[in-house]
Amino acid sequence: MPVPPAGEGYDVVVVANRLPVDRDGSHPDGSPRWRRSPGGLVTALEPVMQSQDGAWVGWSGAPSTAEEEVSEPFDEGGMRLVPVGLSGDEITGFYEGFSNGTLWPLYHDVIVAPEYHRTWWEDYVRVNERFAAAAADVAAQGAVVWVQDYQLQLVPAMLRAARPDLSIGFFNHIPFPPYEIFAQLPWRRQVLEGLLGADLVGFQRPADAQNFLRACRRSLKLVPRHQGVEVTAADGSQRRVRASAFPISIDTAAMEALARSEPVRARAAEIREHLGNPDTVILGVDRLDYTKGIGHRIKAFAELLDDGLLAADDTVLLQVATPSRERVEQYRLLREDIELQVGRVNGAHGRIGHSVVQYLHHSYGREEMAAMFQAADVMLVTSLRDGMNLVAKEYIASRHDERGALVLSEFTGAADELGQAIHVNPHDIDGLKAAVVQAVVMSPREQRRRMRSMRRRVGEHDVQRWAHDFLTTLRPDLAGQVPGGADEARGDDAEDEHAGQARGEDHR
Ligand code: GDG
Repeated sequence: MPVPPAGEGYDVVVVANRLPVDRDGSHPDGSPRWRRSPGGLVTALEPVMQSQDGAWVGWSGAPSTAEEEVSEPFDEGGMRLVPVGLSGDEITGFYEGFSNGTLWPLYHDVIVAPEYHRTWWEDYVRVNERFAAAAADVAAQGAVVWVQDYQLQLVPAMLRAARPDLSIGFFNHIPFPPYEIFAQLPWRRQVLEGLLGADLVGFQRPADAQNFLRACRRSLKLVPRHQGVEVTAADGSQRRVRASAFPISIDTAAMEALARSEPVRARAAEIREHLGNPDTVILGVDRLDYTKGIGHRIKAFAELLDDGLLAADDTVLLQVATPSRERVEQYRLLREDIELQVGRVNGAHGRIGHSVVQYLHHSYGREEMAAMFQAADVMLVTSLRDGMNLVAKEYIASRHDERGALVLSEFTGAADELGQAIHVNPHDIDGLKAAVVQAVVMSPREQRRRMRSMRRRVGEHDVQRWAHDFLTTLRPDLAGQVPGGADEARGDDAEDEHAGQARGEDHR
């Protein structure tokens, strides 16, 4: 792959499964129309890319057919967007298959059984090659390329082979499993070798980084030392790959500003009114995914109503379950289970004009989400396994009134940081019930005490700081060019904290 001439190409390139936009039909002249799309990764990286002159390589979300060419690169929101095409068969094999039917369950504690299909793996390799080639094409000489997430684990090594001049980072948004589970993967060596093409491999929690380094030792006989390993290239040259935790966060200031805005406050009051002004509004917001523990949550809620510990007339569980991966069988089955459960609880405890569970299988705008956060007395995050969980942080950021209580699964990355949440093991239904009751009866004074501490954490550790920490660890010469350093108006504790992170300590 030829290196572009000096002055050409982009200095910061993000490579992610999805572009931060969706195809939304065409303009009258036939050119494609794009709409911004919500989602964890987009929410996290948009502010960073907007402040950089960057390029973003990703899939548009729609199948490309032989007749319809893949769209040309275009500029949007201050960055260059470079679409990568996937055929219908590749969506089935690479995306729904290997990414979401093999890796997703394998990396989330095998909550459902992963499927291993050689044809899916072949699609995964082919599509990773396409992403790597697209990134190699747009990256300037010596550029920083930041590859995102489990769908693209082979890209770092492919990119390094094509463009050894690049600085390559990889960030895994989901957990990295213990070796005993990872070892099931028939292609475990290839995946590790793919990741080791990066200079820096980032994870949500120190435990994920340790799992990765342990897998390198067990599977590739590499010896981890000081949060990294030395790898030897075919030509005998040595290179160091670092692995450490960079817990992702949210655009805290933007979330708080939205929550403070008059229309959002008014809407929050309106939501409570529409719910019948109950004493207690309990909220859940998740993609409809089996990792999120939605069923565990509804079971605990239903039992609390059965036991008379929550009053059906005065309590509402508002559950937003955003549609997700609807063509994957496990997700169809999950939806049926959850909807059956909701129907049962409402059948047993509802009355005319009042449902105890308000279940919403829709996607909402950011304003509406902020209003729901403010309308909720209790936020329930009961994931069985979750890399971070941004919803928990969004709830905290939107509670400028210092009210509300957060029930948070100990199996989220967020639990490492939010020590003042009520921590739960969602498998322990009695424990979960006790936590919900504790949250419902919590005094305003206690809510304020806990909120203040959690709000400080989320205020100081926002997504800008996450990106800054990752990029400047990858390339120290970028300090000063990437916004979000802790020295910029947020106090000067970043150096110490990050040193702690690199040593594998957690941040409670
Ligand atoms: C993965 C990891 C990790 C959801 N519904 C709507 C909507 N959302 C937004 C939320 C939040 C984001 O999507 C979801 O992020 P989470 O972190 O909660 O979960 P995943 O989607 O599973 O994300 C996770 C994350 O990557 C980032 O690294 O934290 O562990 O699994 O921001 O608010 N946003 C809008 N309408 C919706 O209906 N506008």
